[in-house]
Amino acid sequence: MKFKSLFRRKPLIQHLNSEQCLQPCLTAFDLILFGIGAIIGAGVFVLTGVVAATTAGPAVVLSYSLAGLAALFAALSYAELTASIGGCGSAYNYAYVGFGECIAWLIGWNLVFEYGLSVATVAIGWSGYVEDIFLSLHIALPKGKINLLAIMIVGILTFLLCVGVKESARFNAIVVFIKLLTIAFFIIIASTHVHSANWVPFFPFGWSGVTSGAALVFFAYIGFDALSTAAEETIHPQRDIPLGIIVSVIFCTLIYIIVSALLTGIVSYQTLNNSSPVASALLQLRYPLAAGIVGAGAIAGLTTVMLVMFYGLTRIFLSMARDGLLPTVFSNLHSKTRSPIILIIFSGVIIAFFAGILPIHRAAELVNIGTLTAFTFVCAGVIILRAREPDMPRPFKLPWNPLIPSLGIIFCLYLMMHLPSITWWRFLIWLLIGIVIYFAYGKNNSLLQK
Ligand code: ALA
Repeated sequence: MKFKSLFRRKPLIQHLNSEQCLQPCLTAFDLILFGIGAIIGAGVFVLTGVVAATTAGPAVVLSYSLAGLAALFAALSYAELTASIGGCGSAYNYAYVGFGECIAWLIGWNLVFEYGLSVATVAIGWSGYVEDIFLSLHIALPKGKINLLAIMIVGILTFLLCVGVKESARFNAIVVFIKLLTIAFFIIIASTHVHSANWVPFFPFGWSGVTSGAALVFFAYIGFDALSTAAEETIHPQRDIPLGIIVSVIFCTLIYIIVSALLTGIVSYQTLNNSSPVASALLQLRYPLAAGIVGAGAIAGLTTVMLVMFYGLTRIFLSMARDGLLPTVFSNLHSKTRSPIILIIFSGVIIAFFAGILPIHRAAELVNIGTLTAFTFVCAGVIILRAREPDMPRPFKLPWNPLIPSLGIIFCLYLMMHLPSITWWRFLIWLLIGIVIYFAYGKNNSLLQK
């Protein structure tokens, strides 16, 4: 009986009282912008160059295609589960309904880690870009052991999220627009300067370089999953969330393929291993003003990634607190803004701490392994729930079940296998800590227990 309680499942339909409810205010358009806001960031602006120079060469465009397929299969699975189960807990919530409490806790724990670290990672990258811009204006910002700029941006985002989600969505829309203009600007300039000689050799590191590159650039796709955490705040979630997820993933895949092909076509891939490869390639072409504009656009781009990932983190955290797996004080909403501000400030402080002290590359690999694990469970969840709950209403049904979710699982596991072993060890330690907390707190305080 005791063992069985580890796998107790949440009912499909949960009733929240009005005090607990978030306010539905987001439209399909907000969601597509949220998706693009979360997806296009440090991945395409930084990792494309690093992966081209060190791992894949011009074939980085194939790494993007491979990682894009994994993302698309997972996105379709997310779309089905979000439309039918909903809630603000994303994969955590689906696992609670499909697999049971213990696995749901581990997935939630893992998502909190992934989202929190990705905000910290992008904050560190953001501070690097800001420093570079100041340097180009001949202003050297004081450097210390603690990354004060990264802490500052986390503080600003914490404030924005406390103010409320509609305001955050407005801010996001403006910045996404700037980010897209920046990319369009790069595409227009770069497309007139391609030298096909730069694409030779196309596979300087062989096929294994392409797959290792895919495991890294997968980071560029992370973020669409954060859309599923907005289900409760969306006016027509069953129609708009699948739409938002699928449109934003396909759109970003196309952008990534175009940008990576152009970037390796305008300069030699060997020159791209730096912290702002897109801007530095334009500098090589002797377009300093364009490079400055792209640098500024990248800063804007990174800001929305952090905002949406931070938003997602607080929603999953909220869902876990509501279920009693974390202290319920975190689920209190502010009477006016209806935002969970205790939880937002608590998370902001922890993220700022890590953003202040961590080196960027350590965090990024961990984000990938955590995300790929969650995606694998989401794909498996589709197959299991189709069997366990055949009559559950599914406003969006992915085609060719179980082929598509199975392909999702295979692609995600394949990419995980190409991450370094040190990343696996760190990840396992994090999961172990999660298991200890579950048995010490969550299991006994779970609403299902009561
Ligand atoms: N996909 C996001 C980025 O590339 C996390 O920054």
